[in-house]
Amino acid sequence: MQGVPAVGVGQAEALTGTDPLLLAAMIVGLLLVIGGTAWTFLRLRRTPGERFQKVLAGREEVAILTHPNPDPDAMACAMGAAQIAEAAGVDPTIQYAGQIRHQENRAFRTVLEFDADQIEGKADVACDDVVLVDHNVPRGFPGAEGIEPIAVVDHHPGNGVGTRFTDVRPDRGSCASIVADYFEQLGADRYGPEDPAPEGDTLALDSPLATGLVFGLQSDTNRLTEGCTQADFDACSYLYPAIDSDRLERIANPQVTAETLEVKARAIQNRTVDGSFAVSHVGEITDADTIPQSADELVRLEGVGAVVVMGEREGVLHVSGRSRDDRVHMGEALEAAVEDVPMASAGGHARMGGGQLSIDHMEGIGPSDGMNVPEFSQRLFECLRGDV
Ligand SMILES: [Mn+2]
Repeated sequence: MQGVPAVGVGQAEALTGTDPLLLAAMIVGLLLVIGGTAWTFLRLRRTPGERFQKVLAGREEVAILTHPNPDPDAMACAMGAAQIAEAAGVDPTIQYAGQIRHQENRAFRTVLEFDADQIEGKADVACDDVVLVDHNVPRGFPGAEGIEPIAVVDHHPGNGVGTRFTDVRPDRGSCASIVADYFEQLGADRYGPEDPAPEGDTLALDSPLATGLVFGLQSDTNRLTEGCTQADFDACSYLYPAIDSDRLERIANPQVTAETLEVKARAIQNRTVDGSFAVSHVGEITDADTIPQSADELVRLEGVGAVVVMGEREGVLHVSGRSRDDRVHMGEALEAAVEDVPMASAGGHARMGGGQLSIDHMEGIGPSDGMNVPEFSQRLFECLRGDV
């Protein structure tokens, strides 16, 4: 009972400020708060490029992952991130799942000497420190969901984050413009095709990299006609002194395989048109990448507002759709078309979508009644018209 008032008296003394120890503690506390605020302020004042490089610095190696079946934007960003890592004394490995099949992607790889390893699963990822470029959630290989990237640089919508660094800007037309910003923020020197970067310049924006970033940017924005921002144009202007226009032309106009042109021809010949919609089955294919390219071609046909092209490879029906008609949300239409087919997946954006169906499952293995290809075509037309 007697101890209680004694403590109470001590507290009263402290609160009136007569205890020098407590006063000292308060001053230290205040200094810590001021210091912390200043540190946070300085940290926030660092540019994203500086923060990105700082997160990489001090690590031994880093695995830079593109999304599966990397496109030019993803490949260019991986090259840029690797260069920034190297400048920070880190050993980078660029990796991807899936394939590099599209002729522009293959030309990019050859002409710009894009050096990357293909991976089959999580065990193949070069190290624990993973950076994602041009996507924000690891995907496209077994075990992807178990990866926690340290850094994410992307322009797609999504909730993916890096544990140490996240720079996702869905307003940008390309991820390449974000990476170009980093080089500018880090004060990189630019070197044109006739003027190779000297050995000692670790953070150089050399000609293959600048050319790749410009092509990635052009390719993601339909040659700067769709979804561009001022920042994308600014990035082109920044990159311009270092680009190699001969190499840019070689990537942009690669030779096309005979199969690609033949499949496009079949897509046009085999089309069934109903109103302003077209559906076309091209039969057997060996390169699944010819299907989206055929859809791109067919949707240019006068009077056609939305198209779906499909073809078979190894028991799988590959489906690709394009829409210029605001009444048709292609991703949702394809999703609806396959909803009764077991093991099928389809989806996408308003203007483009795609999907894959196992032909055995479509024709009746499993719980559904099944349908053949002509019935599936009818189903596609119903979904395009919105009769579902
Ligand atoms: Mn992109």
